[in-house]
Amino acid sequence: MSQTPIERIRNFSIVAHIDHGKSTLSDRLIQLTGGLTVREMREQVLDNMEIEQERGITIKAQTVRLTYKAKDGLDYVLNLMDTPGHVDFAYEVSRSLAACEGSILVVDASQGVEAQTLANVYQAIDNNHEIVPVLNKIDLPAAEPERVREQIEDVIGIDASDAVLCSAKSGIGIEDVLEAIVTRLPPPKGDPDAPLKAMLVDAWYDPYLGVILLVRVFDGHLRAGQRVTFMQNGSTHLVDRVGVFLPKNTPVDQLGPGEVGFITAQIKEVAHAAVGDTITDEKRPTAAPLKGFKEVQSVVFCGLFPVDAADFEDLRAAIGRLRLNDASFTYEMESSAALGFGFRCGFLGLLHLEIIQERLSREFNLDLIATAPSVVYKIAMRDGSEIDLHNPADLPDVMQILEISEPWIKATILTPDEYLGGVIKLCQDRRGSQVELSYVAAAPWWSMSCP
Ligand SMILES: Nc1nc2c(ncn2[C@@H]2O[C@H](COP(=O)(O)OP(=O)(O)OP(=O)(O)O)[C@@H](O)[C@H]2O)c(=O)[nH]1
Ligand SMILES: [Mg+2]
Repeated sequence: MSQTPIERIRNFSIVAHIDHGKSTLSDRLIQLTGGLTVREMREQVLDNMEIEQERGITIKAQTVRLTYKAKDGLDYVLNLMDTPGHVDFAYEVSRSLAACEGSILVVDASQGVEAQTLANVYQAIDNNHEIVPVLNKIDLPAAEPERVREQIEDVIGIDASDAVLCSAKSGIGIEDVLEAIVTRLPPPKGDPDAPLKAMLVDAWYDPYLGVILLVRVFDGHLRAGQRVTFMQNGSTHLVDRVGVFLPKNTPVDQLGPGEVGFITAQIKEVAHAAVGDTITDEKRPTAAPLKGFKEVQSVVFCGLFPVDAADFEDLRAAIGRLRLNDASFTYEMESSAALGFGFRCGFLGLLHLEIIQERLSREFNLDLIATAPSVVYKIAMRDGSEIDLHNPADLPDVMQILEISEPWIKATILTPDEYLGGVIKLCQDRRGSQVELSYVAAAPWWSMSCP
């Protein structure tokens, strides 16, 4: 496969609220550019995990390379990243955004702007992305593209006058989406002669190939046979395979500036593959590493213990491999008098907890006991020290405690007019306190914050 000139590469994420049709749009883009045959195609083909298909949600971001002959007669290489919409998997979105120059913002034309539309688009703006709004599901009788277009302008504040109208389900307007990607999103920048600088975006364990790393090259080239250094932990590895997903994994000679693909490098220690790390050439390293990703903060915690204490080592190996694939969950060893040895795990939310638990039992065949989900309390002691309390059993003697504090969130709630009363009541019932109430001009939306 010959190298595409950098000005004909486009790297973009597809972001949206849950169920607005990101994965279905990805299907159509793959189909129209001929990535898969009719026989290989199925609905939401990028959702390749069993749980994703059963639940109809995306959990992992997925990357594919498409080749598109645009109306200007030139061939373009498009690296598409389909992201999850549910807030519990927001870390997947943030990493994908860091590897791209542009975003396709999908908005369901029958639903309009929703919570994750806003959260994701703000993240894309923070990453200096060019954003192309796409109004999806225009085949539905309830679709109101004009109202939603106005809403995008009023609520998000980006120009939606040339938003692309499409239906990912019935295939209307897909070519317009592809043309918008080529003409409105910027190509990547990068220096082919500079030392290698690549970002480790994602990693997972493959039973045949070992640890697979998804990388985005910024400068220089990545080739099989090259010795590379992972700058964060200083380990060096020999690259033995370089390839791209079409969406089937396909070997290529090299990955150049602006390209997204995968490598394998005989990585034995899962801890060596930390997402966000910068990969460089061992002999000719780049001067400074890339910025990396923000650390995630777990908000819900629970203990996971094997039903049979003899399975503890299996659980340890399984958690290590799963953590490689999902850097947003944290774990540390814990022992309990009743349940024996296990792990205390931190998650981004209750759905995240449920999915990790299910993946451990399905993918690694483990029977687990999970303790009730809880949050971390901070305890200020009379002697001036402060303790993070993870487990009620560890509560110190109350006589020594000065103060116990629980975590609070500051939330902004956007709601249509008619639900305002109900939403305020729900917040008050859950001890929320209102900070501010404002009306977003022209659209019937209210915004309210509560700590
Ligand atoms: N009528 C209609 N339905 C659509 C269209 N696009 C997607 N859908 C349906 O909307 C549902 C959600 O589609 P997905 O593509 O899984 O949505 P998603 O944005 O990837 O969802 P998450 O990844 O879980 O955030 C599916 O039932 C699709 O068939 C469309 O253009 N028209
Ligand atoms: Mg999806």
